[in-house]
Amino acid sequence: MVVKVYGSAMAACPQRVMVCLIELGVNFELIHVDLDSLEQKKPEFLTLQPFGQVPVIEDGDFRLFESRAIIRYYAAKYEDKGTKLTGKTLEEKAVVDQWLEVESNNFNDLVYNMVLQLVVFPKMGQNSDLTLVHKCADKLEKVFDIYEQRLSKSKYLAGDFFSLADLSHLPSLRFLMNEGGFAHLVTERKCLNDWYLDISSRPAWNKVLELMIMKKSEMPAPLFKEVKL
Ligand SMILES: N[C@@H](CCC(=O)N[C@@H](CS)C(=O)NCC(=O)O)C(=O)O
Repeated sequence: MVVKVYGSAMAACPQRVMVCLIELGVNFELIHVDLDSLEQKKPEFLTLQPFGQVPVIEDGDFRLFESRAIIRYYAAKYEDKGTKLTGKTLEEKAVVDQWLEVESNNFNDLVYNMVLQLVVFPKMGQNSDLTLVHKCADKLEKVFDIYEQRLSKSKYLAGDFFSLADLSHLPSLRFLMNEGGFAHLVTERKCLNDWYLDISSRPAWNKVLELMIMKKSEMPAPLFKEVKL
């Protein structure tokens, strides 16, 4: 059974799910949802995701939305397949969860606001609030100081193993490093930068990056399917 991922290869939250599935060696097909034409707000899509956002997965009769709930589900379901993305003991698993919460609440919220101002609003013809962008960057400096401290003591966020907590950062880190003009926030901090270079060079993430730059028509079947909703 091939897992269906509804989303866009360009969007961060579906990328989080895809990199996780690739790490685990789970086959999936990406069902393209066109965010630019607001396909995610159509009544047909709202039956899959009532908040009108991507990603959603369909696995047989089972359906799930919220990217972090999805990656937690698959990492637990395929604990013995592909990369082990959760810890071995209850305590290790709890530390993975702790850093996954930090990613969502302390890190991603800030980057999300920057993406809105720098990418989404200009696309919609709206003005960007650059003061807000710089406020977020200042707050991110403080968050990254804490990451630097943590990563000076352990190779990865949850310990000496790559986990969901690291993986979940990749989409927003990509924005900061490549598009946002904020790469210095990472490169100025040695341990943070080493960690970023390590996790972003993993083959699974590079496959996601390949999908991102591929034209829709070049995407290999059955990985990619465009379904009009
Ligand atoms: N907490 C949700 C956030 C989902 C989300 O913000 N998705 C974005 C793409 S990364 C989206 O659908 N944006 C279009 C919209 O909000 O209309 C998750 O992690 O799945």
